[in-house]
Amino acid sequence: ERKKEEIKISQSKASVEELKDSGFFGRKNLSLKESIKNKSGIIAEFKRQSPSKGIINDNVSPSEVVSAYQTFGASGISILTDKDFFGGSFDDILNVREQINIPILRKDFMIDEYQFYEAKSIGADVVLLIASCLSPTQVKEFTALSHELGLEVLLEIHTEEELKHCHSEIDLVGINNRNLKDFTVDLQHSVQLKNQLPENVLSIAESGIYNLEDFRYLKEQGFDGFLMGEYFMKNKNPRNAFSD
Ligand code: IGP
Repeated sequence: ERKKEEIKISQSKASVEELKDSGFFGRKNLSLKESIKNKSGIIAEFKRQSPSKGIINDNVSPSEVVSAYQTFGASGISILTDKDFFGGSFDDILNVREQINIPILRKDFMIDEYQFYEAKSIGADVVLLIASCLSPTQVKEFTALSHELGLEVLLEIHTEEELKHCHSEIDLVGINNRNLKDFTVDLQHSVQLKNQLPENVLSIAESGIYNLEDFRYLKEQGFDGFLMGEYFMKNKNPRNAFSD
């Protein structure tokens, strides 16, 4: 149902041709891969609410939050654009794009080609492909389209089975510690799957990183990147998470 709904909404908006002429479509993208290698590795997320936690923080503007993230050394910013479950919108990216010069991940459920054109035109640098929502063929096709548009791809997996979705063109693979079906979170989850990832792909530990100790532990386990949302959104001063 959700799929149909989204496609319908998409089609009722600007055409692909119109998107190509709009917003940040012509902008040269920033590389999250490079930024992960050169900075803290932290992808700091702007998230007002979530299905598992309800309201996390709906009292701050994306603008103030992402500036703080950049100042304190984030490699990249993740911004939810899904409205129904996460209370996000395209404006949350559009409004901050020119304020920061680190890559932005459009965090959403990508299921239709149209959304990749949208991502490009709102100023995103990276898109999320969630393995559990897509077939391996779709992952390949969406990756090719993303690269054509100059976007990098973060493939999110949660199970051993989903390792099948990995392929050589993927830029970054994230292992989600949160089970999206029952919302349980376990850091060991990413640690255990990590050694089965293809070599040379940048590995991101996602979700449930709630303190510096968790972050250091995952770093020791060899993760290149760390996707963290709730911890920052609840902590007015994200500095604490970056200082060593
Ligand atoms: C951040 P946390 O536990 O630090 O707030 O998690 C991020 O990993 C999480 O928001 C997330 C997510 C997703 C949200 C990971 N994969 C897919 C929506 C869709």
